[in-house]
Amino acid sequence: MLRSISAARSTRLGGKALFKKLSPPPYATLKKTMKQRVPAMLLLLLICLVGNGCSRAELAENTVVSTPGSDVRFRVETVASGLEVPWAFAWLPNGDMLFTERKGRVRVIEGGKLRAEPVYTVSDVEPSSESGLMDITLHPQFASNDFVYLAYSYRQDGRQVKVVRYKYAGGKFSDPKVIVGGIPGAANHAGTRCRFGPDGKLYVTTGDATDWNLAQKMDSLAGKTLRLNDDGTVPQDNPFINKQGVRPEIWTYGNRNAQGLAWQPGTNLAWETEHGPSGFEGKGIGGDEVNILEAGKNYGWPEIHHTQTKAGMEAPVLEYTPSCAPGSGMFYTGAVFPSFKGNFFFGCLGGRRIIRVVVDGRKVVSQENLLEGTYGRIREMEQGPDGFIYFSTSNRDGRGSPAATDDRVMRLVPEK
Ligand SMILES: [Ca+2]
Repeated sequence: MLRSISAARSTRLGGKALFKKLSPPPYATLKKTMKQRVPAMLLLLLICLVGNGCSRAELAENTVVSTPGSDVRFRVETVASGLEVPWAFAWLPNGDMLFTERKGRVRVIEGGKLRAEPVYTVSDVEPSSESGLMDITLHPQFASNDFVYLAYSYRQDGRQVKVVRYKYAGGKFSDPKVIVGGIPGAANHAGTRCRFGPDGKLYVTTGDATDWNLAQKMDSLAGKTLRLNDDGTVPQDNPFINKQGVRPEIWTYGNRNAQGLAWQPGTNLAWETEHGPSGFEGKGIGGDEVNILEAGKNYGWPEIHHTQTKAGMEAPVLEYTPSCAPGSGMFYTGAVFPSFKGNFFFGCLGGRRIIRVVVDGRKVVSQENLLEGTYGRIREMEQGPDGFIYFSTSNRDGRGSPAATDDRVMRLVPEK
């Protein structure tokens, strides 16, 4: 039932499918005479317009947009532009926003204005394809302890991923401490969200590092959700504590590559978004997932995928074929968009849109697409302290068609 809803409404081509459709270009044709070139170029232009891969209908600043269900009207404002793959946001107590760029930079938007110089540059980051400097998150008691956490890929015996805790005070990062390291990494499927749950524990989503069997291997940190204390030690109430041959950090397993994690207000359930199979794994394409994560559960990868089921494994709450490529996940809790309250949102990279999911507890009530075909690849989405919804474009990540002002941090602002 849910699958049919999602399939029917997932009208955009997935990133992988779209990429295939647009390439290779008609290279041989372009080598012919000028007279012959013109129709070929017109054809290419037509493919671009239809496929929306080369150009898109960007909205003029301050255009008023209605949701497809017409219950909410908003404007899209540009907050910062000229960025390079902004991956994650974190707001400071004074309302300024820190954000990461994949290349290794932590930037700041102060009083609504982007500071030209980075706040901090990670020295040992290894940015490539889907990995690099990824998440940033503040400690729940940041106001008193100054702790900020960065998740990034680095090179040590191959590619790996770690979460490092710093102090951020007086505008400077200091005192780095590795909270968890040695997570298997790769250019693709490197995760990583690191977010504090309502229980004060740090949850880290890891990718399968393109070695899919690791997701079911309990002595590996790949393809899992980890649960840690704020200093990196292992909570004694973790589901696999003191189990022979099982890493005690593991909270869930069988996760392919999750990049969105948010707790539902009211229920405190952990909702997660996860990328589904690519062609090279021989398990079809599409199959992107929204899951509700719970301690000790197995989310199936690579044993089951798409809408497959198997005893002892969890099938997703929502599944998207063709792929939407979810890069984030958030619940709206603010006051300025009353109709969005309690809704789950995520940005789509290949799917080039925002998906709004109306939920009631564990139940999906409905969903709809926002800003489809306007800003290209959308990655991060978070609610700001002002109640506006912020998102980032990811058109300079090597898979997009950047506009002159990309990449950007943008926000949805309510319109009466
Ligand atoms: Ca799954």
